[in-house]
Amino acid sequence: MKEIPEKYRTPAEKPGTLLRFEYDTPAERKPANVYLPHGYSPENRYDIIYMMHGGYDSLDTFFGSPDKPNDMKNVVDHLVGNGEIRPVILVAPTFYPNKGLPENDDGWDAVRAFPDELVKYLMPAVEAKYSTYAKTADEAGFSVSRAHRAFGGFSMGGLTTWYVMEYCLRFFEKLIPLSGDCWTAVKFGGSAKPVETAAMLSDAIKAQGFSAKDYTVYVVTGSEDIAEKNLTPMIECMRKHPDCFGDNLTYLIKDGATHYMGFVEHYLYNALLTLFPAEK
Ligand code: FER
Repeated sequence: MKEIPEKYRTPAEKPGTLLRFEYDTPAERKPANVYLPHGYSPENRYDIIYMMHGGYDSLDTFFGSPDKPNDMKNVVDHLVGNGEIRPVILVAPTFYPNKGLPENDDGWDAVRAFPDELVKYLMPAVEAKYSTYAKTADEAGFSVSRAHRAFGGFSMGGLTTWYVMEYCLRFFEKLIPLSGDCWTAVKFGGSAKPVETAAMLSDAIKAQGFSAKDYTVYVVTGSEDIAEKNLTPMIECMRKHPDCFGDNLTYLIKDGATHYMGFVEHYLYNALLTLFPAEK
């Protein structure tokens, strides 16, 4: 993996815009942060990447808030500005309801429910408003344009990403689970039930009509990250399903990195360079 150039953390000459977006679910009106690249024009079409935060974090964690964008937002500005990656639209939503969750709730249920909210309410709203490759902001439009859409996240957002893979691969060609394992078999299933977890993922992919050639999975964690011991056995078992996980699966472990957003910036920087290189 490449290190982020220090300069990329500082404001760019041609910055993109981070704005607060709102969409309606049957329960409530919810916020999401949306990043539009510098020079965004509705005349063009853009790849779109949804990035979900981890437990106890918020929609402001990945790229900052519109009032206070963070280093990662600057990094994306530089990547786009230097022509290293395609101009992309980024969406940072939240799986939390507006009033939050009770203190003893680990968020698992909210995470599991999110793909439904994503597909039924967030994507139709955001992709109707901003110009993506979806010519219509509905299931037909999202399917045809899946090559231009990614979902990723950190920790509980990584967990969200595995659910997106199981429930709505037809809309997403690229998945970026960072420091989070899959809990479809059981909580911390990557270490507790890796064989079963890998089989359930493969079955879900095949049931949706897909195989390894149809999607890319870019998984990263750190050697000192609490998720590493869950991810490594799970990925090893996933490799035993080459019809679903072959060259399309990348698994990287950053030496010395812990379960911390500072490292996640580094993972996302590399994921963007790998998955969204500028078209030559
Ligand atoms: C994991 C390790 C830790 C994981 C989630 C966590 C989804 C969550 C930690 C927290 O919220 O504090 O493998 O996978």
